[in-house]
Amino acid sequence: MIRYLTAGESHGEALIGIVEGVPAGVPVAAADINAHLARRWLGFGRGGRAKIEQDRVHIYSGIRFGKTMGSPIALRLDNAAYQKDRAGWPETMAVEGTGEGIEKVTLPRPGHADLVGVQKYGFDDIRPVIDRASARETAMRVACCSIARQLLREVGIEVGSHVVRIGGVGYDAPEDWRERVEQLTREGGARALYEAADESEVRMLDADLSVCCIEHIKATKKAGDSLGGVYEVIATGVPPGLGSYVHWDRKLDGQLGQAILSIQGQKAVEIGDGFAGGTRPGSQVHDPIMQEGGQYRRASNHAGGIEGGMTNGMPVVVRGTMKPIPTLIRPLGSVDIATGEAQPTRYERSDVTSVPAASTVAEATVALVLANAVLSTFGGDSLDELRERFGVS
Ligand code: EPS
Repeated sequence: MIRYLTAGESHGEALIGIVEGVPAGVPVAAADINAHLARRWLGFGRGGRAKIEQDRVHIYSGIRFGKTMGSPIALRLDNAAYQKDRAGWPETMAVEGTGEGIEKVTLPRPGHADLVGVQKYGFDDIRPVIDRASARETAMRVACCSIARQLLREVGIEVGSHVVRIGGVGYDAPEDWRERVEQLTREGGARALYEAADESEVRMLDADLSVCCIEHIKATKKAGDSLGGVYEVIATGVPPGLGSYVHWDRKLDGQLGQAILSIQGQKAVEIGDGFAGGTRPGSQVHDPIMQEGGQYRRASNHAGGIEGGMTNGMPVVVRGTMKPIPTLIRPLGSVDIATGEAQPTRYERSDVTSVPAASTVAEATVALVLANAVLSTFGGDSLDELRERFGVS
């Protein structure tokens, strides 16, 4: 099984990742990881930090001549903000010293980890919470999970995503975008889906909706507010039988839910028709079974490719909902933890929305879950062994 661990603070020197459990022989190139890291920065609505960061991975171990060796892979991403901001981050985030003279952050933002983080760890300064709870950490997740994506690609599985809603603008129901997604994925798998979405500034497939969304983001920024939204992740080329109906903790839908909700700011997950399925009769929800060329398939995919906690051979469809960013230009009510006085929040540089970024992070986390499901079912210490067991030539 592949495990990964990330370390690092948003305004510290760097993010570090260790990925362990990848079979030997998987091709990994820094350029491929960097391409996914660049995709994470796509999206209208990001703040000033987007102009500073240039995420380029440094690979320290586990890869030789472009292929994994089966040993732990160590990765590093520098935080350009640490050097380039004028805010004095090396002093603020210093590993040594007493912190004397460094201004404390004492006004927690509603909706962020700020207040509960200081309560939990007994801090008198919110800075440690801000910096580790930050979605900056997702850059390293994307880097780590890109390796799982590479393994999946070697057995013909692709993972892609697109944004379906930002705040009040977007598609209403899966039926509204399903045909376009099916057309793209039929021809080029989920890779064609993410490439098409990447062409839009908000990662939406519909050009008119993209324009409306950009206007919506601009108006929201002017109003000093922030926006959340909904995105969909799709995996194609997935064989039937990944996951389990036997053990609760091996149910793939459960694992996908955990993966999505582990991403900063995510509040809901749907598989297939999701919430809408609860409002419709069974005849409109369950996908008729057919046989085609000796293979079972489903006439529709309301189940999102998962039945009984296992993949059924149809594309896996997962949607996530992200709440609006908690850092708003418009002040919200808060209490200063140093004085106990009621104080409106103060604005610091932030994004208006990062739903397009979240969609690419969700792709990465879904890829990791699927890679582990593949390894658990087929196994193998090397890619050749895995491919043989998987049945790819
Ligand atoms: C974030 C706040 C912003 C975002 C950051 C996540 O950073 P800053 O406070 O430096 O302006 O830009 O996202 C990233 C740095 C990133 O790489 O995605 C937060 O509070 O979560």
